[in-house]
Amino acid sequence: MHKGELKPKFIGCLVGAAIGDGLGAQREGRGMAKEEAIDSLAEKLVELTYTDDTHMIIGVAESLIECKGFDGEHMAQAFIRNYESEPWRGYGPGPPMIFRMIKSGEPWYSAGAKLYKGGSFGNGSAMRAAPIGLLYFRDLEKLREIAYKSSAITHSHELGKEGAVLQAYAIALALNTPSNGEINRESFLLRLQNFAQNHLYKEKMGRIKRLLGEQDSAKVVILLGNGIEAPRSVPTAIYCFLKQPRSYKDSVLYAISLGGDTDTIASMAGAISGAYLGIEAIPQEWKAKLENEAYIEALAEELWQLATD
Ligand code: F2R
Ligand code: MG
Ligand code: MG
Repeated sequence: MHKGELKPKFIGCLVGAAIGDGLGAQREGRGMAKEEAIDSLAEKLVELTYTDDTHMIIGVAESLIECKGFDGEHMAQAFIRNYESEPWRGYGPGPPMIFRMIKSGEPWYSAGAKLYKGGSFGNGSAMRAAPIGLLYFRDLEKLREIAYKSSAITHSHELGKEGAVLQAYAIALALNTPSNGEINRESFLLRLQNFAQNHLYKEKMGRIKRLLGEQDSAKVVILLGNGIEAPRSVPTAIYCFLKQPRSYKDSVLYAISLGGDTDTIASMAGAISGAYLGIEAIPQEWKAKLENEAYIEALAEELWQLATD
């Protein structure tokens, strides 16, 4: 794809993630809701304030840009710096504990394994994987390697790392598909299924395929999940995108309508949708309300330069 065609897709990805996060945050931890009610809520909001999801996407992007690629120590310090300046962004329980360990001298590559049993499989590393999908969209084995390494800073459980890989890979696939071309949902899912190395995610890709025509959202929640754990949210976000691939707005509203970890699932679905459709597909009235929008766009533009030069 031509370099110029990619720019709106890079911006659409990061802005799309941040808007999904900001709108979804209004209903995080709550039950299912009607899409029309969420749309009305968006109309009433004065600002879309983002949470840890976007705050960590910003940290990943800042570090990749400054280092012109991945540097684990640098990325860990970027997370710590951002967290300490705005700890009120609604972080999950694990990352602040990891940050304290690293500040006490634990290396960035080993702190993650000391949390929970075998490391965290929360969705905190998948939710921040968008900049990795953007930067490495042409080198998919490198994308896998960097998604794993960057996840391991805070989420070293195999299910956490694999969730980050799949989210980054879904973004790369969306970016590599022209926005004016039809997305082949079955081949998109097959590629994700083949790329996944963990059987649980492989099996969930199969479930997504079977649920594509499903009208009953409760069934989607039961079979894919809407939780804080990576395997119960990354496949759900992919589903929300694939259910209505030609509408950013419908993907995000649908993700929030499922309830549960709504900021994170809507952010991940919004990142994939934005990477496919580009920034023009995101409602202007939502974009205008996004906190720090110009800075998020600037990061996306720098990633675009770095990835395409
Ligand atoms: N923290 C929240 N939401 C809470 C409410 C926020 C509120 N609105 C506010 O403003 O304060 N959301 C954010 O956290 C999620 C990402 O969490 P992360 O970073 O993955 O955290 P953690 O602690 O690593 O994992 C989350 C939970 O998963 C379970 N878990 C993980 N690994 C486990 C293991 N090996 N064994 C057992 N359980 C494991 C634990 O319950 C963890 O606490 C996003 O939703 C983000 O938006
Ligand atoms: Mg959050
Ligand atoms: Mg969340």
